[in-house]
Amino acid sequence: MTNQHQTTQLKELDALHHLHPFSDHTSLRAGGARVIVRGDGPYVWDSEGNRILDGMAGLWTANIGHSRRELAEAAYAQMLELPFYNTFFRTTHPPVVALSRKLAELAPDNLNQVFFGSSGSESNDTAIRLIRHYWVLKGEPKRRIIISRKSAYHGSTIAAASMSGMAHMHAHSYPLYEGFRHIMDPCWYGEGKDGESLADFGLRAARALEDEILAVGPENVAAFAAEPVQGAGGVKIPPETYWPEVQRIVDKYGILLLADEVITGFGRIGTWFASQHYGIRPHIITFAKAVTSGYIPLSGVIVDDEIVAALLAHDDDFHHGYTFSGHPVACAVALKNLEIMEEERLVPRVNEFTGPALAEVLAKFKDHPLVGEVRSIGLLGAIELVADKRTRRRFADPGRVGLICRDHFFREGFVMRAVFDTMVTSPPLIWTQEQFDEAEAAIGRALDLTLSDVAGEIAA
Ligand code: PXG
Repeated sequence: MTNQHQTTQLKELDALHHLHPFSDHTSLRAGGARVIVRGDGPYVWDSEGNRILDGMAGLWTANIGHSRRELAEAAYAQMLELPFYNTFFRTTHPPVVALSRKLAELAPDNLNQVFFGSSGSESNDTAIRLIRHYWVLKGEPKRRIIISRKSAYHGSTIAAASMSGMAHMHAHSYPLYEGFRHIMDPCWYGEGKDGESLADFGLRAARALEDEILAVGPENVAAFAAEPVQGAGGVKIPPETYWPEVQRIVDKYGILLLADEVITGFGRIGTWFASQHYGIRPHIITFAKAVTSGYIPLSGVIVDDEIVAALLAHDDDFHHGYTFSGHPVACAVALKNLEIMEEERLVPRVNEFTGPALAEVLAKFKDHPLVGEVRSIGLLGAIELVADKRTRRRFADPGRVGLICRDHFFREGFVMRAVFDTMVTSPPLIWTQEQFDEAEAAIGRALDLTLSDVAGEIAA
């Protein structure tokens, strides 16, 4: 804990020297950043001593909660044994071997080899190169187009940002990296027509993939890339009809399927990977974040046997790699994290307790005057804030009301993130009834306070 003087100084120095990601720097300078000094289990503390329930698990990361000693000890022991060695020149080391084997065991059956990086963006860049390289090796170099979706978030490097759908991100990196197309999101609340059933909407959203494949020419399409549940785009949960239809289309045109499981991997929706929940057969899974519960950077790409076979059929290098591919300390921490998740049955517990508990909390607010819809799957949840519940009409100036609500959440000692006017949550997998009760109380108060701020804008 720091005193008031130190807090002020930290905020000043932060404003002077630290350029924050994804931030409006003018308002950040004016208001100063909140200084987070400590974490423990489901809570973090700020420098003024406020305890905050972390409804975002850090940033969709801390599945086992904050500050577990076992992970610190795993890092410490590995640093004393072998803090770093590369995996480039026919060298390997025990932690990377053990983690690769573990991930192959947890992933769908056909995915058995892992390429490592340090961030989700890197893993998607790796996947993009691998996909295009694969088609060259198969003698179909024209297959370069990767289709993804409008609210996709795949990262901030240039290739991953180009594969992402968010127009505001594209604006910062014109010209975009070539070869990406974006189709509609499978989120009924945003895109469904009045009277259209969820099932019909799911099929329509999936068939947008087929339309796009036909529009650009199937012979030019390399892959479809998608988060099984869209996270940063606003926890957009596809209807049950969506993924089977996408799988049918992927199979029909023989394109690759890239499942970006950077958020959904490692238990978030009740299976190790969300691909297993939806019964889809990706050729590539990208992962990051919760593989170490965010304690240390680590990411990777788990690769289908067929792609590996194509690499093996050509005795040439895949010219791609990062200094920290398979970093021994990160791998040791990941192994301990996965061991804890298994020992504490955190993944089945999402189906047995935490997932239903989150759904129950959110359902309490579906009749609130500000709330258009609540939805969740496993431990991913969302609350849509709207001006008119009946027509799904949103507030003017998207994002404004979301920020008001987010600030009320913070003052109530609870973190939820605002994606424009959609409030999203991604709690750690360790929550007990006590944390769900706290979240419920905080959400109730924050929604009421937000409502009183915008009451004049709500449809009667
Ligand atoms: N794929 C997905 C699905 C992600 O959610 C990335 C890739 C990129 O990972 P890295 O490690 O390069 O950041 C992400 C990251 C937010 C937010 O505000 C979400 C992410 C990152 C930063 C902020 O919701 N997701």
